[in-house]
Amino acid sequence: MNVIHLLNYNMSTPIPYSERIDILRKDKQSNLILAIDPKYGESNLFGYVFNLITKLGKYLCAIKLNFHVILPLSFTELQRLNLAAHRERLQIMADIKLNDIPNTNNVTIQYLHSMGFDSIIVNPFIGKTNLESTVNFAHSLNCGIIALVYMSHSGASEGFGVSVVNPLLDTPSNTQSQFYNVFYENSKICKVDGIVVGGNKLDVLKELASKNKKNIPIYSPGIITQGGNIESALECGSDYLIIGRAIINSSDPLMELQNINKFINHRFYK
Ligand code: BMP
Repeated sequence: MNVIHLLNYNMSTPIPYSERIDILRKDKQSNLILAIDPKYGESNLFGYVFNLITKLGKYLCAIKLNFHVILPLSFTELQRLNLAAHRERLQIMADIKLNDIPNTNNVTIQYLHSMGFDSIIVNPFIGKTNLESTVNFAHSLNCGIIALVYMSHSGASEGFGVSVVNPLLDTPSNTQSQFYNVFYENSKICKVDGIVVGGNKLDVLKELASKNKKNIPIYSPGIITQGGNIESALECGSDYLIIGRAIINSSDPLMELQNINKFINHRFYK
């Protein structure tokens, strides 16, 4: 793979999202995804995000933009930010936890894709059939889909951990399974490009990683500010770490990011 090609990455590239981010991870020696979540009412929001992309981009494989940025900025501003991120050889995730009927999902994906986003986080609660058609549609645009399998917040067990009888599993009808197991199985069948599992939910992370055997990349938020530990998350099976406030709100975001990156490379990849 010609990495230089990715320097001039544009949306017409035929390389699938999961390969693009993997190439960048290896080439830039970083499995870190920066969650750019500015505070409400940030003045000069565009400049704030642009500065983080250009100053920190070298040490990241991707950025993740959330409602903090997608709601207040215009279509054109988001396009310009995504272009700047591509110039820094970054993939851009749209974190909107998409959760709607197929027609609405597809129109949403078309808009995000035309703004330059590379992947979109989807809530697999929409069901297997809808997840599959959403993935297929996104893939037809060369966009990736990341499925939310177990969240990082303290109440995650009240939703993702609830036991259900899965009508799609080929098991006796009284066999219970938690939502997160159903979501994982459906994600695998539907060929999503990654799953989100909280990096601070180590038991679930370990359980899913051992089933998964490096089949689907695992993206883990919940690190540092939400109590998760980098070392434990990587040991338990996270492939990509999503970190926001611990970096962007630190007194020196660049140094914080470099230190985290150095620690990971020294501890896990040298
Ligand atoms: P922070 O490192 O500042 O806690 O940010 C984590 C980011 O990941 C936030 O943008 C949040 O919305 C997102 N996120 C999360 O924290 N837990 C999840 O389970 C899924 C997420 O997308």
